Amino acid sequence: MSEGKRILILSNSIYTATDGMEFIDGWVALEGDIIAAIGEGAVPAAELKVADEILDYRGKLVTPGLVDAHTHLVFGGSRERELGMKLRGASYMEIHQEGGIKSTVKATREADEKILADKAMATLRNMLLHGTTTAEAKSGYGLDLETELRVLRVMRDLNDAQAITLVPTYMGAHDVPPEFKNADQYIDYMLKEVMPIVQEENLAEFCDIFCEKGIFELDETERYGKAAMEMGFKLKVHADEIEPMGGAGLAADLGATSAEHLMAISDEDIEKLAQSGTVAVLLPATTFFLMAEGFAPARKMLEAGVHVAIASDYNPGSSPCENLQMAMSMACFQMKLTPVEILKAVTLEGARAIGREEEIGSLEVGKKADLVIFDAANPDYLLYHFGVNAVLDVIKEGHRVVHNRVINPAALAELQSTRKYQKE
Ligand code: IZC
Ligand code: ZN
Repeated sequence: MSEGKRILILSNSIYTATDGMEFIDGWVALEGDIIAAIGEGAVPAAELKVADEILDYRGKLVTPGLVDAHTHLVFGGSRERELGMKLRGASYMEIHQEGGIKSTVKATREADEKILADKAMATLRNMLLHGTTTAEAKSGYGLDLETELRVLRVMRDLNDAQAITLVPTYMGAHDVPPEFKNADQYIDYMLKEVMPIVQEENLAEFCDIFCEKGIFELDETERYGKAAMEMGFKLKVHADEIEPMGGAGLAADLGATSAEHLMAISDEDIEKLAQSGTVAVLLPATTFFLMAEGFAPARKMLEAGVHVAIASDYNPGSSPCENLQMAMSMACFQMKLTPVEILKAVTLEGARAIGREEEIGSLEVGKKADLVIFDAANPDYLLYHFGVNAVLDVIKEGHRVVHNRVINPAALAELQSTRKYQKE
């Protein structure tokens, strides 16, 4: 049960992400870490009476906390040396042959827990300042048992050490490491040697696989995905990022929670996603950074009835940017999604993509008190005034951890002690 301070939030521009009352001019009451009540118009006298604190955000846009449903949070090193190659026209797969993921695997294997944690901690700080309150986080730069476990344990510890809730994904199937003859042999190793330990230590909720020509083929993805789900993992698939392979259709057939990237998805597979309810996680900042031809057909997917989420894809190779607002800008100006469609894609649909739609992603009674306050009067202004961080305040589980654009250490400490108390 939620106990604790009752905070009343006022705004004439509240985006709730719920059907029927998508936007309200009204108020939200938080109690402890939960949304206790929400309403339109003037605040009832009874609400005013029980409020311990009133936060007046009239003139500002209030939304659910942002959910970044696709990040490769923990890794060693960086890949800026690939930039010159990219500018001379080298493709992602050409760079992959010489370095790419392999170079990050090398750097990650060489980094100890503290180096990895400190680096990810700095990233998470940036994410929080830009409005992210929950993030999915993939492993996949260790590939061997020891490093994958190190990365996943770093994620587990980070979950307690800072404000953003992390939802961990094991992505050993990011590349075939040089120690193995072929993908099949490596898949056997993951299934037999790595994933039972990941499961035993409860280190990941999802598994993900990079289904791409030259990485994991369609039949390999199918075998791995089926086996992972049989073990009890939920499934995500990196699909149709570069070559149209039918990875999205396979994800739908397997009952995956999400299919991600989808720049080269076919019309047939769009229909399959709509039928299965598999969430399309689109990553426009990646398309931008890869200087690739086409953005994922977001409008077509929405029209077909697909659930569309937008995420950052934060990673060292194809989207070294943890600011989700950057991906939101790309979704607007390159995919031509409306500001309201974008807000839904980074809140409720982001939550759905990580299986958390019952807990977070919208402002509804009983959901977590995760909110963002933007220095914008409405969604149109938010997307129109691009290129700057529009986040003023972030409320995480009822604690105002970002206030006036800076992190509030006292509120962070309070959040941590409340969480600790709830665990005991
Ligand atoms: O490190 O290149 N696409 N995985 C699949 C990536 C990009 C990350 C990387
Ligand atoms: Zn990715």
